[in-house]
Amino acid sequence: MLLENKISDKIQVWRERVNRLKQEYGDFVISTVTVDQIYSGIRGVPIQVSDISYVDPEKGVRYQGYTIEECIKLLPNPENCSFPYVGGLYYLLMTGELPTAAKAVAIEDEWRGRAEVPKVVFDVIDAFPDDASAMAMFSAGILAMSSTSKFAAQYAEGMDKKDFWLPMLDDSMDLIARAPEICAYIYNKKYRGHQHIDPDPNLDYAANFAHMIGLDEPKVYDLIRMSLILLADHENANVSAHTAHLVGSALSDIYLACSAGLNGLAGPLHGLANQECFKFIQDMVNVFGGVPTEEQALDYLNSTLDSGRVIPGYGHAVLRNIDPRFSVEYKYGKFTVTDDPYFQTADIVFKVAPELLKRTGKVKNPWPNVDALTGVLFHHFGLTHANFYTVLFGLSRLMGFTCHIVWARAVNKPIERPKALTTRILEAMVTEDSLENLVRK
Ligand code: CMX
Repeated sequence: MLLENKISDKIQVWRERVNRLKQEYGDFVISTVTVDQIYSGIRGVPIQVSDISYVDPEKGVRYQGYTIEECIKLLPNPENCSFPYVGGLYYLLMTGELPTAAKAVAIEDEWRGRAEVPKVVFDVIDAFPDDASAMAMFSAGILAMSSTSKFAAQYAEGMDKKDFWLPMLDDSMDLIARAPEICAYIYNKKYRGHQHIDPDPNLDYAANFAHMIGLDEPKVYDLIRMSLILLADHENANVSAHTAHLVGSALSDIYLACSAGLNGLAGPLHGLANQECFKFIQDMVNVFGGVPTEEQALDYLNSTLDSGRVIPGYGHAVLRNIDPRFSVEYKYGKFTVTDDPYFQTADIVFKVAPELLKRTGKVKNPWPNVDALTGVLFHHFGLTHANFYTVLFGLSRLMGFTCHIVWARAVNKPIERPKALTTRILEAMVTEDSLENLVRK
């Protein structure tokens, strides 16, 4: 397998780099932790090393060092398409090297050969009522494949831990290959009256997904390519990627780990935000009976803030500038969907929201994030069911989860186990009093 050979070539160098850091600089202090950080979701505390991606507060995510703009420019595209092959991105994420078009196609060919979804997955999804959460179905569908894990089988037989990454990679390729049909099955069950569509082996990975949900148009193919590229990874410390990594660190197989990651993604403060953003824009259009003026939009945003709610699609825990993924979507929208009232409304919000958020004096990043436009674009091109948007996010993010996990096994990362303290211990620490002197509560 192409990826196996490439990773094999690189693994020794990475193991040596990691071991050297551990052996020669193991005591080097890179950060201290404050009481405030412990109580604030360990915000900003470095807890992970992974080279798959890194979020630069100003420039946004870099995949293996390449900015989003560079990825879109440098990764090979299918003929006459605006966005790259997803297989090419996976090659970059896994190996750190830009692929040729032939290599990008080879990855997608490999996925095509592994795409058959075990029947148990459909049985599990069918056990859910049609109106159940699409993310719950997605997570359960992925979980149902755990019994097919090659890693779990080989581990049970006994294997050298330095080889764990090999069946982990094998499982990852199976999972990524099968995921589009699983997502399409959920979409068709929920929104197309159970009318399922067979995959088309002549289409690339992204286009085949659009085909399987009945949106067989080149424009939608490109939209899906764009979304899969933009959302594939965002560092390994966000809720979903970190969860997947954490579960994987217990040597749970890739299906158990990725299902857990998807459950984190389903939260409204994380992946669910993309559907909330679209609903927010949709509500504005409904309230004003069309595209609001800047003054109307400002009033609406003010009343949102006054009622203690956030403006969805704005702000970020790490970014301190316009999210470059938003910029890609904005440019694409300006080029393709300018007459759409939802896009026009999102554009007006973009004109007024940053200044308003700056004036609150507390929002650290008043700029739009990727979620501000994803749903608007999906909706324009026929994906009108906002409750499905997080599934599309998850379909993309599985690439990041699996790459982090394969490399965690490749460099022999151990089980993750940070430390939890009690309030009483903290009180003793800050007052320099002994634990015994503090009243037991
Ligand atoms: N609208 C209104 N208030 C906002 C805000 C927004 N878009 N973004 C931040 N704030 C507020 C926070 O609620 C917080 O208020 P309190 O002090 O009263 O609690 C204050 O500004 C400071 O927050 P922050 O440090 O700037 O932001 P956080 O790191 O705590 O939170 C995020 C980041 C994304 C959860 C927050 O900006 C938010 O809720 N945004 C809207 C929802 C959204 O777009 N989520 C998608 C995130 C994309 C991603 O995760 O990739």
